[in-house]
Amino acid sequence: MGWTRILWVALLGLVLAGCPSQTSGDDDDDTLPGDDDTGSDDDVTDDDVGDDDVGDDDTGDDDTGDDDTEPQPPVAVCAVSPTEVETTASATWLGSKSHDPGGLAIVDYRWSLVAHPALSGAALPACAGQPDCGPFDPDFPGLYTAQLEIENAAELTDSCTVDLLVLHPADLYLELAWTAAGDDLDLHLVAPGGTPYSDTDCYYANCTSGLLDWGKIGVTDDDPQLPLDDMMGTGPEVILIPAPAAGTYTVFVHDFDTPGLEAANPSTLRVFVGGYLAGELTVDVVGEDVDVDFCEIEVPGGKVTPL
Ligand SMILES: [Ca+2]
Ligand SMILES: [Ca+2]
Ligand SMILES: [Ca+2]
Ligand SMILES: [Ca+2]
Repeated sequence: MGWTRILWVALLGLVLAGCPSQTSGDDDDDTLPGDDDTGSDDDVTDDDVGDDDVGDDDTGDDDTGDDDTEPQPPVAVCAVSPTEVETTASATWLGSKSHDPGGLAIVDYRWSLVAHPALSGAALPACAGQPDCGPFDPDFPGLYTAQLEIENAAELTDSCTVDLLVLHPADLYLELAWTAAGDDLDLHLVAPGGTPYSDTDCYYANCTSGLLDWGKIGVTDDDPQLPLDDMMGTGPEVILIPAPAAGTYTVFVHDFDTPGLEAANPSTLRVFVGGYLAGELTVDVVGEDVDVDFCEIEVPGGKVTPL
C-alpha cells in the first residue's frame, strides 16, 4: 500500500506540474471520498459494534442459558458386583456412575442397607462419602437391598436401590427361626426313607459333630451338618448338606420340653436348594414336647411341599 500511495502521489505531482491550480481542489475532493471510505469503514466497524450489541442480545440468550443451568438434581446410579454371591464371599456396592446433569460436584454419597434376610446381622462397611461401598460380607442367604442417596453442591439429592442375591454354597440348606425366646425348638431333617430320632434323622443329639454318614458311605459331601443349634433365643437353627443325594427329605420341628410357652410360637423355615430359596413357610408350633411336621423337599428339583 505504501508504495502504491507513493507512486500515486508522484503521479499527481507530475500532473499538478502541468495543470492549473483548480486541479488541486479536485485532488482535495478526490481525497475526501477516500476519507469518506475510511469513515464508511468506521461505520462498518460501528455496525460490527452493533453486531456486538446483537452479541449483547446473545448475552440475553445467556440469561436464558442461566435458566437452563439452574441447579438440577443429580442422578443416582446404583449397581453391585457381583450381582450374585455366596455367603462365603463378599460384594461391592457401586455408585460411581452417578452423575450430575448440571455439572455440579456430587458432594456426598450415603449408602444404607434397606432390606435383608430376617436373620442377617450383616452391616455395610464404613463408606460414608464414598461412591463405592465394599467389601460387604453377607452372613445369611437371600436378598439384600442397598440404597444410595447422593447430594450435589446445590444440596439437591437423588437416590436409587439395588439388589444383591446371596446364595448358600451348600446344595441343601435349612434355616429355622421362631418368635418367642426360651422355647428351644429343634430342627430335624430326615433322609430319604429315613426314620425320626435315628441316624437317618439329623438333629441336635446326633448331627452337630458331623458323624452321620448319609448317601455314599465314606463320602462326606452328602452328609448332614448342624452348625447352628439354638436353645435360649429365637434361632436360627441351621442344617445343611453340601451335596445331598437325590431323593425326598422330610423336615419336622420338635418343641423341646421347656416350662411355660404353651402358646403358639410362629416359626419360619427357609429352604434353599442349589443355593436358591426354594421355599419359605411359617408354622405355629403349639404346646411343649411335641413334633410338628413342616415339609418335604425334593432334591435336586427343589420342590418344597408343606405337610
Ligand atoms: Ca419348648
Ligand atoms: Ca434347639
Ligand atoms: Ca456320605
Ligand atoms: Ca412351646
